Amino acid sequence: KNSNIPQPRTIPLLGNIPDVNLEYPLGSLLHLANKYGPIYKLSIGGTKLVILSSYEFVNEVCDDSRFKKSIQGDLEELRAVVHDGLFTSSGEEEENWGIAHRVLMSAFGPMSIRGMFDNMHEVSSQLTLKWARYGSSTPISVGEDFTRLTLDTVALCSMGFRFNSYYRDDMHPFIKAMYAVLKAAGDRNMRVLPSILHKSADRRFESNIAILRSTAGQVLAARQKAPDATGDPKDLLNAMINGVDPKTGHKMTEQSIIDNLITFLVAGHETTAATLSFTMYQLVTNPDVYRKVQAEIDHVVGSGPIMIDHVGKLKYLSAVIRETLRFNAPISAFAREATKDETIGGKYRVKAGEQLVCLLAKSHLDPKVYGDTANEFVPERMMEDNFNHLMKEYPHCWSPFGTGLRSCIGRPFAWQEMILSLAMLMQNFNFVMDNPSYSLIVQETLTIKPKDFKIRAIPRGGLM
Ligand code: MNH
Repeated sequence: KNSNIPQPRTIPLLGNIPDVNLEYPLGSLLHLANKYGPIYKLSIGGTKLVILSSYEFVNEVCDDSRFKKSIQGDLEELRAVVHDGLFTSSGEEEENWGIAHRVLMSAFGPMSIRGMFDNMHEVSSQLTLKWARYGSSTPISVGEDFTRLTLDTVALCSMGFRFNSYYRDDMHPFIKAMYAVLKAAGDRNMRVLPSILHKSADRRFESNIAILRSTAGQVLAARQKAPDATGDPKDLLNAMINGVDPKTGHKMTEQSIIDNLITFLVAGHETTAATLSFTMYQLVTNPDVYRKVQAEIDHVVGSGPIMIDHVGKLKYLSAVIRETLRFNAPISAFAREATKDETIGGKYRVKAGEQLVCLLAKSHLDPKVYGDTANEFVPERMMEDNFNHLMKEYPHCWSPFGTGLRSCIGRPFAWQEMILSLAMLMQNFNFVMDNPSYSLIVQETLTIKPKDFKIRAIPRGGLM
């Protein structure tokens, strides 16, 4: 009654590494899913991975009573940078995860996020002004300018820090170090040779980590020294400095605050920038959807300034972002593991701790859930009522923010930021593709993004 999980042929030492394109692992995982089916196994650098890509398998391993988040692989490498910070923690067995989770839940809650509206609005205005100055004949690199938006927003809202990315062409040294560290963590995970042969890469890794931690440490120290210098903002940093965990009575340690400050910058910017970029891509390639979004914004916001109460009323725009996240989840896979030896799908044995990869890029297109139109961009299915209905009938069928206890704590933050910035942009500009024959190329780092995607912004006149 037990079945073997299919696996492509392995090569001594390398296992299945030759089956994976290191520039675009997602492409390989999708290709193998089409060849080997909704469950298959890979051996990469001594670890075994089970790749799940149907709705049913993904739903099963989302069950928090039998499975939990796995941090093997890239996340484990990132623990050299941010230790047991929220994203990279192994979970409840690490006390710092629980303390930080409980201290931060209300700081990431709806009331607190509302309080960040003005700061988010300010950064969105910087972007709008930049594109207005460009005028309609300048091609705009969507990914780059959305990255400036999300990075500046998360730094300003979480710790009152200004990268001022719109006022420089190069990257802030902190950001350079951050990208280098992310890249290095991925590379380290794919190593087949002993670490003695990677000495200089490892030294660079260490020095970039030092840049990240000392910068975050300085922001923390400055706030501790002069808590009121910035008018006692209700930001995440203050919540972490002052918050007391109701369960243990502990406060967060300085080390844990620094871990999480860096975590917010990393987790909070690329994901959000990627979602905005894919949404813009869907908008300019689906004219009917575009017109409906613009009509909704004109109706709800009109020509005056966009305000906090508009955000919840832009229901169609929300549906468009949900559908974009179904199609192009920027975290295209997340990993789970069984807490004890398990059987999945009624017949496939998996060992406790073995990594189970939920491949959203495939499971989000499962016709069992989404029917004949699974491969079409249909925001209507994501309107609030339809969406709630779908999630009730097929739990976890849409999981771009992960699942359960370890799902994204920044979701309301990202949502408000994305609605606000897209509404402001659509209110002020008509967007067209710079090169109408562009076809989507996906670039993969820890997240996926549209590569070389450019638009032009034609001012609608008189607004903003
Ligand atoms: Mn976010 C966890 C996706 C925006 C901070 N986030 C996750 C996970 C996914 C995810 C998926 C779970 C990963 C896993 O299971 O291994 N996050 C997103 C997406 C967006 C996003 C698609 C934007 C769109 N995330 C943000 C923002 C912040 C943030 C913005 C912070 C300001 N995310 C986190 C943190 C975690 C997380 C922190 C880890 C939570 C935990 O495990 O306790």
